[in-house]
Amino acid sequence: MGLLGTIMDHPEEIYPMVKLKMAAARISKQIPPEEHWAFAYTMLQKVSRSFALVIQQLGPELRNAVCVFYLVLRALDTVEDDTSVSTEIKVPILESFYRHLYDLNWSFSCGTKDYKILMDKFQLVQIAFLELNKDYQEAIEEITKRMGAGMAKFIQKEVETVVDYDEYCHYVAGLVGLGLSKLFYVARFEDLASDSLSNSMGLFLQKTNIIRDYLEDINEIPKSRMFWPREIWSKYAEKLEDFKYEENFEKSVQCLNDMVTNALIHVEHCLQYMAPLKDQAIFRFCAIPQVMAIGTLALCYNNVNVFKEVVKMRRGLTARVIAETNTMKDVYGAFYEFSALLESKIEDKDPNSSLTRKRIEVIKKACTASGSITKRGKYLNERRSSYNSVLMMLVFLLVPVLLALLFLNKQ
Ligand code: IN0
Repeated sequence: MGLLGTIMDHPEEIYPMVKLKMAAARISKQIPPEEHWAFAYTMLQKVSRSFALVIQQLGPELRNAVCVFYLVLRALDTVEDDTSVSTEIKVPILESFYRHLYDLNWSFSCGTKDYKILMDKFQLVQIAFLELNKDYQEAIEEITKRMGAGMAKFIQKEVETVVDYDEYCHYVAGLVGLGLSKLFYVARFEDLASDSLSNSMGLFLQKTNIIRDYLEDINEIPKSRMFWPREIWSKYAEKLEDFKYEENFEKSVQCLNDMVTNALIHVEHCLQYMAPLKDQAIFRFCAIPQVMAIGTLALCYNNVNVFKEVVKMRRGLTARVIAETNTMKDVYGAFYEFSALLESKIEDKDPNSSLTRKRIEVIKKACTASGSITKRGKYLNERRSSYNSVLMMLVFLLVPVLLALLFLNKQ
């Protein structure tokens, strides 16, 4: 949707979008002077955009550790993802990657675009890594070791069962949760969270990505890489590719809804992980991706477009989530609301409708039991015409002022 479309349909998203743009512009000017840190933060901004902004809001020591952790994981991911590298070459690299973190003479060129630059200049990430406090280094090394071994295992093995699916997601995302919990603890900001809750935080994000990215992954060149477990998809099709053809769309959507229902299992753990967080910046760093994930699942549920195009939350809604996720009350409110949206899309004829309803009920209960939801209907208000026209008037008055501010900020 273009700017004018947003102004007309979602005027409430204008201010958060301008605020986000201004914050991004401010942060892109705050690149550190040392070459390796400059590279690390520039790379972070290139590969993760809005998420980079949330990382930058962490305190300086933890921010450096998370930035390096993020780039090391991205590099490992680049090796795993590069379908043009043969298995025989890839497996030993994944398994020994953690050792290369200390070896400034090591390099391996792969990936494309920004990821190729990350790999070609990985030495700069290593220099940054070696500057971190030993406790951070050990946490990053341990997770890199376990993740590399897990990725190597799944290069040679398909995701067949739901148990495999959870195991694969544990390696590529659950372990990120374990690593982050350790970094928060080492930084003395948080108590050490349990492995099980930390794992669920990663699984919920990763399963949402896997669901949303069906089309991108199936169309991957030279070879598609799929993570939807056979145990689920084989109930609806002979081959996983069949879902992208129009004549199969009814079954495709049933399978999609099954996958979404599976992902919802993790929500309770995620809420339990976030509730005791004490540090405001860490809280936002954890909560924003989680709210984005439940929003994305609500958007994808029962949505045939997942098989035709990339389904993503509007930029404006993303900007609102970033601006308005500050407390646990906001998180409960958002989870309640996006769950209710998903619930409104359940059709009785869907084979998993009763299980999906049950899981949504559990989530809504967990949110209301907190006793702190007051402002429901924040994200998904039906259009209220009088409210909107007042807002529109304000927007038309404010937009030139905000644009001028943005322009001045760029100078
Ligand atoms: C992440 C996670 C992440 C953040 C906070 C707490 C976490 C706890 C457990 C596991 C992961 C946690 O968040 C990012 C979010 C992100 O990168 N968003 C993208 C949007 C997108 O669509 O990809 C953005 O550009 O803003 C995430 O997805 N992953 C990630 C990777 C490293 C770290 Cl340190 C933290 C990737 C993944 C695979 C889900 C773990």
